Amino acid sequence: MRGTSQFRLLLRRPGPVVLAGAHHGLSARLVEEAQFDAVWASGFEISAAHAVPDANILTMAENLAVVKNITEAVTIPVIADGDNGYGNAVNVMRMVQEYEKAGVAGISIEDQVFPKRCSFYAGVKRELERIEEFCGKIRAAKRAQTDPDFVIIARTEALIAGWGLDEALRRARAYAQAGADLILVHSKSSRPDEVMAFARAWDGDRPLVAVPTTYHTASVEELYAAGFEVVIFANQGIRAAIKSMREVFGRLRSEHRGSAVEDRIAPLGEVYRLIGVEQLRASEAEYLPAEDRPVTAVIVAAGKGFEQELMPLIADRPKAMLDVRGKTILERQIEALGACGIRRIVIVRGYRKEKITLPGIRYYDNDRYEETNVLTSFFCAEEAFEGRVLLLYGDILFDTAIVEKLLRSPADITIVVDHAWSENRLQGIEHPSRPERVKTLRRPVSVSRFLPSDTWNTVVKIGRALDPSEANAEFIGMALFSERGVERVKAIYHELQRRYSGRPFHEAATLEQASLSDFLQELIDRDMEIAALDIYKGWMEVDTFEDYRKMWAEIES
Ligand code: SPV
Ligand code: MG
Repeated sequence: MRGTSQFRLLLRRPGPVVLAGAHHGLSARLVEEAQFDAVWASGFEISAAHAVPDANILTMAENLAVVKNITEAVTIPVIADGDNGYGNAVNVMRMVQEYEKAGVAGISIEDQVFPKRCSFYAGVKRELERIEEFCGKIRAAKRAQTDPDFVIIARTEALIAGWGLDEALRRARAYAQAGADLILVHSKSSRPDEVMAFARAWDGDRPLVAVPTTYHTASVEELYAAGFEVVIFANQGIRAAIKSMREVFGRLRSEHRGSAVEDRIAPLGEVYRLIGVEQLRASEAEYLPAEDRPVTAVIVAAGKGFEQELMPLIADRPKAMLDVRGKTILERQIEALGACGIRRIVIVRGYRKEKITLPGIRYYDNDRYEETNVLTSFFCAEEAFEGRVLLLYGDILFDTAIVEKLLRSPADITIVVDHAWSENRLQGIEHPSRPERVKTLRRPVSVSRFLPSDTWNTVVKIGRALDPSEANAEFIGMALFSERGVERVKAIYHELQRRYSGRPFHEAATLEQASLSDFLQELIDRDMEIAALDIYKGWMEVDTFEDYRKMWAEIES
């Protein structure tokens, strides 16, 4: 429903209509969150937020830009403070047209001459417009509006200017006669007596509006009982912000540490929620091409692997820190990921974790690496999963073309599988590390050497114990999860933890000891589609001394 009609409904409903002031989209959103009926786009607040007096210093265009920001930020009606209409009746017409287009439900105009002065400033020149002139403005405003539900609030400053109750009443009657929809009678008295007296004497049929800024002891209920149907808490919001910011800045200045104010400020997540970061993420996920979506690479480097095979090479360091011609495997991985545009990197450490200290990396530790396996290690980094997640075993080197192709996968879960495995098997060669064997839906017609194929395959079965006559490829230790894929696997993993912790899970003795292939098989059993990126060679792993020797030889060539 349009804001104008919403506001009319509020006026018809029994009980007071209560507004709070805002000076930008965020404060307006807080007004809505606090369940006020409508927002008051306050001239006082907007001027203060620009660090200038509330005295017609800001132009209409400047105020309008803020008002637009406010109407766009909220779903409740917005009533704008139109000051004195920026000039005469002609200026008022233009103002009403512009503000109506900006989506406000109504506007207030006051009978101070241009330039106005905030009602509370003492010792400044304050003049009221002649009644006839101001009535002309009201008629012009009513004429300019296009939406019949749009409201014009006529505000008299007669009490503020010290012209007395009778003058205030005389003006209010004339303004109602000219077509104003509501009458705002302002007062700077510290007690509500003045406005209460006005309400008692009010004999018009137009609803009254009160702004209890200085007579702040009056409650909404008291004002309503006295005859004010609309109550505006006009500027408490920005005054709260000033006090709070001043306190926080003061503490930061003296304590020199952000933590000193942490309990006095909104957590970052709270800011994100208020400004719609979740919506931004959802829109990106829906509309940006998959390959542009951010990626977190999670390198799992916690286990010892085939310890005996690599001793004594890994006596003092994890496999990932083995040197291959002047750079460790991890450094080479990070370099390759960087070449593919992936800079958010997380490493899960375990065995000899103190040896992995590369800068610019987020670390998670699986201190139970002796009793657990890759699946547990992967989820140790769960809180760092952001955007898409690329899982990578810490002991492989790979051609960057594989990652580049993988990042273009449209699937929620994609794993990279090497078909050179079946060729090797026919020659009786299978790696001693018991690879995670894969059966894919199709045997790729042709996979060119070292380059990933152009199509996506589907994983039908996976497991180290998968019958070799059934399998046709091996999982290389690289997988990509889309944002949706990440959410789903996280939920499934948590459910599995409740059901299988300490208990047999697929080929593993316990869930904690599960390989990634056990988890992937579980997903397949749940009818989730696992896409396969078919490759033919183009990668290396180190599980044995012979692997390591080959890696040196390959890197040199
Ligand atoms: C405003 O909020 O700009 C007002 C109300 O005009 S008051 O500040 O109380 O005068
Ligand atoms: Mg104002």
